[in-house]
Amino acid sequence: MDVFGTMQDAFGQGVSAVKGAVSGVAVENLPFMRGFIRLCSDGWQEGWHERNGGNLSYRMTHAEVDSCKSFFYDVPSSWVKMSVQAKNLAGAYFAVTGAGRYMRNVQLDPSFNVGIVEINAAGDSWRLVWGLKDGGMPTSEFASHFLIHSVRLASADPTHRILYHAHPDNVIALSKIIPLDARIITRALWKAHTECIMVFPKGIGVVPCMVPGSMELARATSELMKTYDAVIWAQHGLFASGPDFDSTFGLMQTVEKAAKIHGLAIAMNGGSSEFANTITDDDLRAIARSLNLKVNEAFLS
Ligand code: 2HA
Ligand code: ZN
Repeated sequence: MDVFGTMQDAFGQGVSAVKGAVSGVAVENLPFMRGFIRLCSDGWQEGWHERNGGNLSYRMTHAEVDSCKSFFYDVPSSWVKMSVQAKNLAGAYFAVTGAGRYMRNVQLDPSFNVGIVEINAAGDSWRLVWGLKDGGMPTSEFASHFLIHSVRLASADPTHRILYHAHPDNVIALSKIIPLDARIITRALWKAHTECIMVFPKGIGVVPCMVPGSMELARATSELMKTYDAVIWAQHGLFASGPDFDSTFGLMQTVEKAAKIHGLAIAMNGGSSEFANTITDDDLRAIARSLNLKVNEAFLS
C-alpha cells in the first residue's frame, strides 16, 4: 500500500534552497540534531543498518522548532496526505530519516539524509520544511512512527519523543527460533542477563512477519506500543521508544545483547535451552524489588 497517497505530486511545488545568511546555530549543530546524528552513527557502527535499513524519528519541542525556524525552507513542500490520522499530533514537527537514505551517511550529510516535517492541523498530512534535499521524503516506516508517536503521547508515555527502528542481527535470529509470544520472548531475554529486567520491566512485544512499511505493520505495532517500550518485528528487526537518545539506543542495544547471549548460551549448550544455571523468577523478583521496578507481573511465574 502507498502510505503517502499523493506522493507523486507532493513536490510539484519544488523546495527552495536553504536560506542564505541566517543567524543562530545551524540545525545540524543544535543539541537534539547532534543526538539524532550520533544515534544514527552508533547504530551504523553496531552493524544494524545495512544499506538503507532502519529509521529514526524525533518529536521536537516548541523551543527546538523555534530555534530551527530561521533555517526552514522559504517554500516548504506541498502537503502529503497519509493513510493515517492522529489529532494529537496536529502541528507537531518531527526530525526523521529519509526513505531510501542510509544511516551510514547521516553524519556526513545530515540535511540530505534527515528532514524536518510539519504535521497539518488535521493531523493527517506532512510537509517538508527542512532537509531531505533533492526530493527526499520521510522513511517508508513513517506511518508506524506517526501512529506510535500518537499512542505514546496520548497514553503510554508522553515523555517518549524518540522512535528508533533497527535491524540487529541477534534479535532477528532469535525471532527464527522462538515462539512469537511476548511472554516467552521476554522471559528468555530477562533471564539472559540481570540487566534486562531493569531496562525493560514492561517486557518486549512481538509482531509476526509483516510487509515492511505496511499499514498492517504500523497498526499492529502501535497497538503493542501502548504496553511495551520495544516491539520485535519478526524476521525484520526491533522498534524501540524512549525519552532521550541515550536511553533509546541503550534499549535497542540491551535487547540485542540479551538476544545474543541467549543464542550463545544455546550454542554452547549443544542446541538446548535447558541451561545448567539461569536467572530464576525469584531472582527477577528480587531485582525488581531492590529497584522498585513496576514489572509486568503476567510475565513472571
Ligand atoms: O528504512 O528498515 O523497515 C528501511 C527499513 C524498513
Ligand atoms: Zn526495517
